[in-house]
Amino acid sequence: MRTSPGRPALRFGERALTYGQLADTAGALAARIGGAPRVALWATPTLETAVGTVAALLAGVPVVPLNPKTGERELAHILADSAPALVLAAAGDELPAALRAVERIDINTTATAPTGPPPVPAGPEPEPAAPAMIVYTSGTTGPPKGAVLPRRAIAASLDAVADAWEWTGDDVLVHGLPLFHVHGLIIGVLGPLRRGGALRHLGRFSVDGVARELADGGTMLFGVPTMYHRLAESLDGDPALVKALAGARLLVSGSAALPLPDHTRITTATGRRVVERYGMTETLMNTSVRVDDPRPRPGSVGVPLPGVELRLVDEAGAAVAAYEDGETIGEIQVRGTNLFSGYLNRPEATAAAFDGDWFRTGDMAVRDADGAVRIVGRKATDLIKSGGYKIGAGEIENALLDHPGVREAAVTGEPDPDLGERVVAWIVPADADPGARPSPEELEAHVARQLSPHKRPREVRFLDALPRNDMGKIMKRALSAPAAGS
Ligand code: MCA
Ligand code: AMP
Repeated sequence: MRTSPGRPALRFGERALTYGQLADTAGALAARIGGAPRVALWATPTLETAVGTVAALLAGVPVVPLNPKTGERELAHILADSAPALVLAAAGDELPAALRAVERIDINTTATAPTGPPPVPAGPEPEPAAPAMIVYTSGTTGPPKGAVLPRRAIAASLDAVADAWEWTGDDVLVHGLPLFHVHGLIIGVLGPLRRGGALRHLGRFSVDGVARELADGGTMLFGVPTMYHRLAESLDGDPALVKALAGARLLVSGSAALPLPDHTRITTATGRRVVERYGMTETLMNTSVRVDDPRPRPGSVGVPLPGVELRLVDEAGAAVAAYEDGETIGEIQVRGTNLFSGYLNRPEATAAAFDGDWFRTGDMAVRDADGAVRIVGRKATDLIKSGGYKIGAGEIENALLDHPGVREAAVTGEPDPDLGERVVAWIVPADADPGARPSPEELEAHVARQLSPHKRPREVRFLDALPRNDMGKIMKRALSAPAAGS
């Protein structure tokens, strides 16, 4: 935070803090949590989450943001894995039973009167390599893994996107992203604060909220493709929205690919291009279309950000030497100070994620002659991107198999115009009698309760048996059309 105390920093609806107030209130909290080995943060989309995050950074205490909608099974896993000494939550928020055993500190956002210089936490300035945050992310199988993000990675990534986007303290960022992931919390909250600019958070995404805040001084918008899709769908009958988007300095999309029709609709109606950037929990931001790029680049995620090295690697494991044809597909591998330092408690998974010092992203891409990257797919079919969330098929299958009405389960992703992909569950019921099988709603609610609502299947299809090969492995590629009996 390098700005004068009176400048606006954060606004969530009616509640706002200036930089001076944020320094006071987060500083006071930092003094209370300083020395804790690790804290959890009940990461509702509120001012409290922003204050709690800043406090943990000031105190040099690693923070684990928790999705407040996380279900029982997933929350139990995250708490057992990360073992937080404290949980920070807004006063009045009711925490689930699993968190009641953890000492709680309420986050106070009502700034106290300035009491001199902001309180400095005891102890030396944390090292750049020290962990700042642990963010849980899905893999293809098993429960989510905690990506340990060092302070230097956050600083490097925020400065790199600032360079690509000409992001300054004069910018006012608008978004309605959730605050338990990299996109909303790191790029979307710490980003503006690092520049000395402001954030207006919508609480939850809505088309009206975006139009209102952009018309009222917002200069930049962040969103996942589902949000841009919903904006694009609304443009026709909403001249105020068209005007608001047209007036924004920068519209940035990320977390999944923005389909070409949505790019086109937004640019045609507003004259503004949506800039795509490509990131990952483990790597923070890797590439972006630059604002000074004179060419329109729909479908491209742009060039590597400053400080990020990027290569494509072919199936034989060799780096693609000549990509200028724009057709040679390889897996994206990256290295740089933007990278995480490993998965918490998972040295084998960490080792498997690297090829030497290059991180294997699992994303498949081609590059244009000037190095710009186009993502064409993913190595693992068992990872689903829905609404911008990464969801592992395996964790949903495990949750479904826990339901007494389920004998066998397979989960796939199918194209969806709104969500990008939707989660589809293929179920062999425990009881062949159709009257005795669980309803789709019951299975959806079961997954939402155990894991998280965004991981729930949006469709359930019943089968007599899952297609398997001679080895007994489920052939997911055969699971693509609505099946008889569904
Ligand atoms: C519905 N709901 C349920 C159930 N059904 N709750 C419990 N049980 C059920 N059976 C609730 C949901 O919780 C939600 O509540 C509401 O009903 C609507 O559900 P849903 O349809 O899932 O929500 P949506 O409105 O369609 O959400 C679309 C969205 C959302 C707003 C675009 O998907 C979203 O916020 N996506 C952002 C993902 C993101 O930030 N990804 C970043 C990670 P309620 O509305 O109250 O919640 S990727 C990343 O960080 C990397 C680094 C990167 O590159 O960015
Ligand atoms: P997560 O692990 O939730 O952080 O999701 C990271 C993944 O999101 C990446 O590995 C990509 O597959 C995907 N992703 C992020 N940004 C983009 C983008 N602009 N275009 C396509 N895919 C993206």
